[in-house]
Amino acid sequence: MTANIARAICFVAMAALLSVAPALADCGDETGLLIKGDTAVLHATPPPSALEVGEPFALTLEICEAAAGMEVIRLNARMPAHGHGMNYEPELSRLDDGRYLAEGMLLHMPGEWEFVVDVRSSDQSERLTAAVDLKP
Ligand SMILES: [Cu+2]
Repeated sequence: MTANIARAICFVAMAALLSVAPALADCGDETGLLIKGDTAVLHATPPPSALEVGEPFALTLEICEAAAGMEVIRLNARMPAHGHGMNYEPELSRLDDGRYLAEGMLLHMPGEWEFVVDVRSSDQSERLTAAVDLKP
């Protein structure tokens, strides 16, 4: 019990320190999609408006702000209202410039999708989501 409380206090103290971490990339480009969470802010391109039903695409993710050591470990897409995801498993890789590339994405029907991004560092993790309205 005491160890848990100590761990919780330590976590809060660390979170306070990490929240002042400087921005990693300039995400002022308004053509993309901002994916915001408590521990990270990501910028995804191409923007949802450029996506088409049934057309394969690759999504590039850039970390704009993040707690120290945060990495993107998974990206996927789902339709919350329908309870399904994509029919394909995207492949995520890290580029030399620090950005991430998710290849093999395909949204197979129009409607309300959601990008789901899992980020993780050595001591915290978070699932970020962003709504994507795919026009017919
Ligand atoms: Cu659906």
